[in-house]
Order: sequence, then structure tokens, then C-alpha cells
Amino acid sequence: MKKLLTLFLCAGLVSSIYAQNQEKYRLPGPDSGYVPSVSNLQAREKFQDMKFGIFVHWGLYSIMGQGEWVLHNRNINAQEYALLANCFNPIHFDAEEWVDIFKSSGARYMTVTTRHHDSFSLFDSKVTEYDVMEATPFKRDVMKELSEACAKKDFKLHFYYSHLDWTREDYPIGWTGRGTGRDGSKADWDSYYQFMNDQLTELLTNYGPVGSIWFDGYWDHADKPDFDWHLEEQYALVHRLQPACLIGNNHHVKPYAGEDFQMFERDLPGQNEAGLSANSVVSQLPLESCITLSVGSWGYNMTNAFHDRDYVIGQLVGAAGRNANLLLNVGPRADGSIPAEVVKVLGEVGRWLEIYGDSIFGTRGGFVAPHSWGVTTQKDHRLFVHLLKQEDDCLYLPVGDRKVKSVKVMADDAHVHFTKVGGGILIQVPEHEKTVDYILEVTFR
Ligand code: H79
Repeated sequence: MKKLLTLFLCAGLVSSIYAQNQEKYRLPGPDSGYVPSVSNLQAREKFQDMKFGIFVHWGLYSIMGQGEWVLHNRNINAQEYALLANCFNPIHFDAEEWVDIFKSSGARYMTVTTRHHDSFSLFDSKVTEYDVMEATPFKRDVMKELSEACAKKDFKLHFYYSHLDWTREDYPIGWTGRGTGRDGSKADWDSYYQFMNDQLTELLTNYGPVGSIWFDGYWDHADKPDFDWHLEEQYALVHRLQPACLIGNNHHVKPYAGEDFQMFERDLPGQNEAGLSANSVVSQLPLESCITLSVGSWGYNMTNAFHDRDYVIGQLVGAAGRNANLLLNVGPRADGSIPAEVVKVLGEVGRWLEIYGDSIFGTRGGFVAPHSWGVTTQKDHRLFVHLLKQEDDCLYLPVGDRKVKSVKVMADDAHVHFTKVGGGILIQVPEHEKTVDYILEVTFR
């Protein structure tokens, strides 16, 4: 509890520093002249149509089974931690099997950690020895195998890339990773920036089309108004290499020029339940909410419980109704296997989507804003009303002048009675068994 309180206080403090300093940052502002390419704009639409992706946190930390922040949380010496690489030999890793499991959930893409805050690279990188090829007995390029499996199975591949680093001495030490035994005087921004850009070049050159680069860690320097991440030049590099690749940055503040989508960590857009979105306005960019399936952990955690099917469906629908994708995180074990509980929940969500996917995929947030009873999604001339919590037998829908042709229960196509009232329609919600999401389909003429 004390820990939680400290984190909240800390987050609050950092948030207010953010708010004060965001304008002062030497970062590309909204007028810096970024014009997305046509292919990028098309990719944004396709991205929004996909609606559901799987986030994968996998790395050396998976061996310890205490989440991906273990190096920071336990103040482990980074050189000692690096010895975990000797034990990274995931004999059960099968890229095609992963993709099959992820696809069984109905998801359309995956975003995988190519390199997290601990600095270890899960791909063949020529600019560091701390990668899967040189530092581990495994010596297989995980990203290569995933990119081939994704291409084969028509699944889109996105890359997570950490801006912050808890091992390299050229990284200027920030809020986190202060107990990993580094010599802070060796910080060398030019060297670190070059390293990141070289790795991004590898990632965007060697693995076919990359759906997005998902940056994380910007907040590590939230207390320094003058800290310059040189995002503009880096974003330009990404777009030069792959113009259609979407850039997102998990900075928890309003998007900067050069970014193509906006993410919300552990939150649906417009909410701030996790306390990380206080300064995050909801922009006009495509949106993505990320949550964990394991309760409270991204990287594999041996002791955590898992959320269930209804939780995931509620979040997926809640995101879609707020015009956002859901990125659901899975933390595979160090041996490459995915816990049976995860496989089970993914399959259950997939079976639900087989029936109700038409109300999710290819939709945008409905013109009826989220209410206490649930949300709406829309596609062409149809509005899907997702009753996540039924409060009344009657439901008022403010549809304005639109001419309603029919209202049906999505599950069985049964017609539902409705009457026109001022500014909308009053729907008589049929009696039904309790369900996570009772969907009514309103068709307009
Ligand atoms: O990769 C996963 C996490 O490891 C990483 N992002 C997801 C996708 C992440 N972990 N924690 N956070 C992001 C939240 C950051 C919290 C912060 Fe703070 C609160 C940043 C600023 C305030 C605590 C205090 C950490 C730094 C200062």
C-alpha cells in the first residue's frame, strides 16, 4: 500500500512537472510541419480497422519471472543481470505457434518488445553484443522468425522500442535504473542517439514491413525541462525508411508532430484510472489502449493472477466505443511457452469475436458518446449499441434526425421495439440472460 501511495505521489509530481514543462521542451511542436505520406494515412485507417492487437513483453527478465522492471526494482547490478543471457535458451519458442495462439483471440496484429529498458536486444543487432545472437546460447533472431511467421499467417508485426536504457553507460541516467551500478559520468548522448538510430535502421530494414514503432521511456527525463530526445530527427528517420510505419510514443502527454497514433497505458482514452494519463488529451490521431492480461505485470510474472475473458471483452468493447484499438499484453515464459491460462482466455475472446466481431472490426467509435450503460460503435449505416451494464428496461438513444430502419438483437437478429421521441428513439430492451456485452444493432436508412 505504501509503495502504491509513493508511486501515485511520484506520478502526480512528475505529471505536474510535465504539465509545466511540456511547452518548454525543445521538441517538435504541433506546427513543426510534419506531413504524413499517403501510405501513412492509409496505414492509419487499416490500423484502426484492425481494432485488436497482442502486446508481447519478452526478454531476459522473463527468466526471473518478476515482471520486466526487475532490474530496476531490485537494484540489480546491470553486469550481473546481463549474465542471464547465458541462460536464455527458449527451447519452446515457436514463432508460428505464437502467431496461431495470438490469432485464436481474433487479434490482427502483435507489438513485440525488440529491446526493453534492460537494454537486451531480441534481434540480430550489429551495433551491440548484448543481443540474442551474440550473448545467448539460443542464437536465433527472434524478430526474423516472428516476421516470417507473421508474413506467412497474414498477421501484422509492430515493434516496441525503449528509449530509456538501464544498462548502457552512454545513456544519460534518468528517474529510473539508478541502482544498476553504472558510471553516470560516462553518459554520451551522441553515442546513445546514434546507437538507437542504428538499431531502428536495422529493425526497419531487415524484417519487412513494420506496422508501427512503439516508443517508451520518454518519461524517464520528465523532471528536466531542457532534456531533448531529438525526436523529430528520429521520427524522420523512421518515416524515411518506411513511410507507412506508424509512430507512437508512450510519453503520457499530448502527441508531438511526427507521431501517427496515440497510446494510453492501462487506460481507455479519456480515463485516468491508472494515474498515467492526467496530461494526456485525446487527440484526433488513431488511438490505442494497452492493458495487461496478467494482473499488474507486462513481462512474465510467476506469481500473478490473470484477468478473465469478460474483463478483456469489456476493455476491447470499451476501447472500440472510444474509437481506440486494444493492445492486450501477454508475457511468455523464458522457455518460449505461453501459460495455458493465457491460451485459454485468448481462445475464449476469439470465440466471442467470431460471433460479435462485426460490431468491433472495421468500426469507429459511435456517434453516441460513451454512457454509464456502455458504448456504441459504428460502421456504414449501422450503429452497434453495446450494453455493458444494463440500467433500465428502456434505453434512450439520441440519434437526432437519422431515420431508423430497424433495431435488432445482434445475437439472434430478433426485432426490437422502439418509438421515436424528441431527438432520438426509445428502445425497449428485451429481457435477456446476463452477459458481458448485450449488443443491439441499429440500422439507418
Ligand atoms: O513496457 C511496459 C512497462 O514496462 C512500461 N510501459 C509498459 C508498456 C512502463 N512501466 N511503468 N511505466 C511504464 C509507467 C511509468 C510511470 C511513471 Fe514514473 C510514473 C513515469 C513517471 C511517473 C515512476 C516514477 C517511474 C518514473 C518515475
